[in-house]
Amino acid sequence: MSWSPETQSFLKHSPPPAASPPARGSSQSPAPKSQFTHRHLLQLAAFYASCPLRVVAHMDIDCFYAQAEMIKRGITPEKPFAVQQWQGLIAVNYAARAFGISRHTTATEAKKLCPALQCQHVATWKEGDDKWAYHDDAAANMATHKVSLDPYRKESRSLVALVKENLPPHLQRVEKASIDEVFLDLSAHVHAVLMQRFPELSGPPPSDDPDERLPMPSVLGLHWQDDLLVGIDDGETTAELEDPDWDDVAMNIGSEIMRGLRTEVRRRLGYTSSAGVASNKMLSKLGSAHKKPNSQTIIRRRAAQNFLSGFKLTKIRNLGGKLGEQVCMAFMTDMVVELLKVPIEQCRHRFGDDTGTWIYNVIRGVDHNEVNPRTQINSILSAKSFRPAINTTDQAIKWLRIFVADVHSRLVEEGILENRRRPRTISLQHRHGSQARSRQSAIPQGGPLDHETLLDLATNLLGQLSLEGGVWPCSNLSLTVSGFEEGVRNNTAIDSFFPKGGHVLPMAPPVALLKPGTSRAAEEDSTGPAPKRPRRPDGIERFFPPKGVQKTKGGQSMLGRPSGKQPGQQQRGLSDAYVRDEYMSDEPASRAPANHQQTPVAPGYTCDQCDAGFETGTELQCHQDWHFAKELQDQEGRVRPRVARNAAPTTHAPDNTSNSQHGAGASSSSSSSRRPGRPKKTEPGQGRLNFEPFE
Ligand code: DCP
Ligand code: CA
Ligand code: CA
Repeated sequence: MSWSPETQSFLKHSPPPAASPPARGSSQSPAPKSQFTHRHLLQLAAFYASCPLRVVAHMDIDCFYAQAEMIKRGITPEKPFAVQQWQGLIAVNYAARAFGISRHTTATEAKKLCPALQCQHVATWKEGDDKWAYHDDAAANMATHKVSLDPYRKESRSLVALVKENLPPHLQRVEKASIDEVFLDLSAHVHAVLMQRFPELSGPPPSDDPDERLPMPSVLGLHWQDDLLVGIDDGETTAELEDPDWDDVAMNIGSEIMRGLRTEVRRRLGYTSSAGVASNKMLSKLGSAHKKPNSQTIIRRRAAQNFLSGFKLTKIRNLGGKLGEQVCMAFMTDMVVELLKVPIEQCRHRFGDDTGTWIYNVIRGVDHNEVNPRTQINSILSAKSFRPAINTTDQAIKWLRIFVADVHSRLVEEGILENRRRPRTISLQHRHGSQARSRQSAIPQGGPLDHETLLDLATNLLGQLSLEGGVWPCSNLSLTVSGFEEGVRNNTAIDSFFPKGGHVLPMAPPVALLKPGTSRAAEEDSTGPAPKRPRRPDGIERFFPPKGVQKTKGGQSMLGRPSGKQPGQQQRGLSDAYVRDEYMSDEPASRAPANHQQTPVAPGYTCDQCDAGFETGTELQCHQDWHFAKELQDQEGRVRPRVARNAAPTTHAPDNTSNSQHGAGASSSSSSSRRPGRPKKTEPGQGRLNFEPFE
């Protein structure tokens, strides 16, 4: 019997099995059959998101900023230690947590709880300095200092690099999920190990039928060492452990890989970490937080429902925000165990077919989001909130100098000196009361991109904003460079995007800040006529792929890949900014009293797209809105502003290659120069970007 051509071609690209261990069991006796098939094995090797043998892990560094500072200073883990930002604590080590100290505690309260607590203020840029440093007096000088997250970004890069180094290059899929987290799709790696250890799995199915069931694993029990193995019910018997199927074996191999990886992170970088190993991103993320510090939690498919039952709905990835709240309100409960009683028809009735089905599945542990390898940053941002607000151009320019130094040092790390990568666009965002505006311009290509050039460009943008008036008092300024290109290029294409007589293209205004608990519509009412803004899709629809994706014959390939994405599957890039609701749900801004001058400033937030740091969740939201507007603008593209204004609705549907949006050279622009293959319909709930004409 031979494989079909499609499968043969697939196998050709599979890693060759390594030397086989001695055969286990006898091939003579009729073996019981597994519930999994040869097709599932093929899917595992090919990272199929719907493969039932799939293994996904999430790794999160324990008390990250605290460990980073402790390692730097040789402080041992049993010493209570915290990282301070102004008067608040942003990271607390586990020794200090034993005293009841948390991120919600102020530095003063924490010292009362534990007099031996050592607090280290985060590094800051001091007004007038051209480099960040650790300043003993930073906490008392918020008005003249700006937080630098550079030390943690550097550690974060080392972490991701080490993870990648320690996984087989062709079998890894690593997604940096935040400054101290990675998702890993271990499926192909696990597949390779399975093939090595269980030679009976390699080779074609005897009948050449990929749906033929596999023999049961020739192992009697699986060892999980110190891992926390979530049971199928609260009083799990050991019986099921003696009868593992291939999904359990795959999970066991995944847990072994993660144990090794975490040991390596500890050995090489000094960090303890926690991990979750499961069949998808949602479960693995909940798993990594389940038992901290320094342990890992394994959620096998058969244990998923029991594991989820104990959670509140809003703890689930993508349900920490508005949609989660709506579901809780609709069914009058926030507990998953109660929501499991809601029939799928009711979910669909309340939330529509796609969203309803997605909710129904996700609380049962079904999540087909891909692990998206993202390695390069798309933009660099430096920002500061002013409390009290600033009132003069001189003050603003002082801060622009700091932003420029900050951005420049990170550009150097990105390789601008060697012309490895270079941003195309610079923009300045400004907030005056509830009004947020921004201006952007092209960065001249060719010459050096030094402090002076950046400062000239930034000052020019500030000048343009000032000319319009309504600038002072200013409560927030941020400078961003974006649109990175690889290597040096003659950048005529992007130049053609900007109007003649100057290189400034007014950017669509960022979406107005949403006050916690305020609906978008209410916000518009309260601030008077709002600037035109791109709407982002509401609810879970924003995570859905465009409809009408081309299907293969019969809707499935040989490997059983369903055409298009699964409901609930996250789009890369564009909507990534909005899939962090669970992070936002711990929003310190909502806890922070209104009078910021007299109270500790809420701890920082980090943008998952560009690692920019923010002091409040609201600022992060504003910034993410900016990413959204920017992505839309980049996608619209290449559409001339005037044409875009009057043209019939066109698309800016998210695509799956957002990184290239920024990285690719811009093509010349017109509304008809849409890239091939892009769907013509807008996403549900998305309006089009409306560029104001440049005067
Ligand atoms: N962070 C922050 N402000 C927040 C949340 C996080 O400044 N509101 C920073 C400090 C953290 C780092 O991000 O050290 C990672 O955030 P985590 O949520 O992973 O928290 P920790 O790593 O500190 O603790 P844990 O051991 O619970 O993961
Ligand atoms: Ca962490
Ligand atoms: Ca984290």
